[in-house]
Amino acid sequence: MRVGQQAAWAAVAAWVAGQAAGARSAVAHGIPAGKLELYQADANGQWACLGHPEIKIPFAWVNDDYCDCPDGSDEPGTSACPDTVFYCANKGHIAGKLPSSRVNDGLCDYDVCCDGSDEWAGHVKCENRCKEMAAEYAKRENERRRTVEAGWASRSKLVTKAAGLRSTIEKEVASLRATVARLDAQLAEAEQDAQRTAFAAESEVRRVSPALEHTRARLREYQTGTQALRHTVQELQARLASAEQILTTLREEYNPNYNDEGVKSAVKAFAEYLANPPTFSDEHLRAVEVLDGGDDAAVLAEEDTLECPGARGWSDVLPTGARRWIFDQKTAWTAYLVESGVLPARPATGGPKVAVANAQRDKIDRERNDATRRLDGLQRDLDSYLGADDVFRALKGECVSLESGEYIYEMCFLDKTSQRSKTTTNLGGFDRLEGDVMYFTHGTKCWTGPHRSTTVHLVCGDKNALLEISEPAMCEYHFEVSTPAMCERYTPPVHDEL
Ligand code: MAN
Repeated sequence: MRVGQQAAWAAVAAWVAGQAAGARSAVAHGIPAGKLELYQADANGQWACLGHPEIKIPFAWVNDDYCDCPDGSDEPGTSACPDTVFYCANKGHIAGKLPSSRVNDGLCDYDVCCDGSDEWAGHVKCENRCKEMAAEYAKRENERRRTVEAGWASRSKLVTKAAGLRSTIEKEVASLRATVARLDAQLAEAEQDAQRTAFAAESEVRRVSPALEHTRARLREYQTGTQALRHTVQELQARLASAEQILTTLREEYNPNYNDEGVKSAVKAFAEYLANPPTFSDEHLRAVEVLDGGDDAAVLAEEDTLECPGARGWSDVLPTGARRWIFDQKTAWTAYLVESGVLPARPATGGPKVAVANAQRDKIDRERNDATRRLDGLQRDLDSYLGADDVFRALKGECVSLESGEYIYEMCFLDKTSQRSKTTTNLGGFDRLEGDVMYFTHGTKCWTGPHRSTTVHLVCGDKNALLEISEPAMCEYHFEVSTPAMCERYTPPVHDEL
């Protein structure tokens, strides 16, 4: 006979002895099969607490509904010791662990103990339901298996699609890099060309300058001449006015009683002179004034900075005052337009060739900026986390929706969430994916609070579907979405070794 068997017989003997002594004992209750051998009496019918071997109690005290061991190991099948666990074997189904406080409490805890073993004291009769519960469980598990396997198969396709999309983007990135490099070179060349053209135009201006200077010198001579002429005219006008004054005085003050023929004929001639005034008019004076430039000779020099050198334009025919006014307006408007960013800070100068060269350079610059912007966007896209195996890339833009209350809610993967009734409210744009949660932020502002946002919990499913929506706090939405993208290869459930 083996030692183990001897001990078992000893336990039975002790139990019988215990029964005979009137002590309640139900050793087997609440002990997992793997631990049964720890519950055996020694040769003297004693048993040592599992966590405190120095403490020995009569074996009959095991499961006698009185807590003797500090670790509660003597009461695995009753609620006598706090914070201990009752094991139900649940034969034919999955074994369960129940907090010992629920043992013999008059309630059948079928959710854990389908065999009803938690109510062994007889306060209530809990029939064994393990058979039907095992069948139900197997059905559910089968269903889960089918879903997970179908989801896993779909996911594999998504992963292949995502890899294809990534590779397309990578190709575009490579091609854009080459484009940017080519445009960089072209831009450098165009910049040089623009500088060369501007330099050539400046040289041309310098070549034309002597002729221009000559013309200016002649103009200045004319101005000096006409200014002198104007002064002479003014002086003569003054002298004429003074002579007229003398004769007016003579005419008014001479004594007609003196028969002085000289005076009389002078007065008569003056009267005739007054009757036929000279045809000299203000218009002649204004013409002289325009010619000599008045006091504004500096205007000519100022205007030269705005006009193409040597090309005197229509403003030449205008009076100086008008030209000055136009010049002031032009200067003020140019400054305003430059300040508002409508005109470049330094207006293109140097003629059509320079303009063409600058335009070509600017065109290449714009193309380069466009290519760089797209390149940066694609690179950011490639760098962002889109799930294991990049799987959500394949779902980008695909949408699922669910009607709930007065709204239809929608989520488009990696894009946005929305709430539709008569109008559509933005519940957030895709922000990031973290584990099994997709965050959508910065939606339409809530009238009293923050911008709307949505947290989407992703679970494995054989199809993309919006399963549930809620708004736990105003303008904060929670969605539950199933998708094959979240499925893993099916593995049967693992149950704790009891
Ligand atoms: C709308 C909807 C609701 C939201 C309120 C906030 O009615 O977007 O979901 O709670 O606005 O005012």
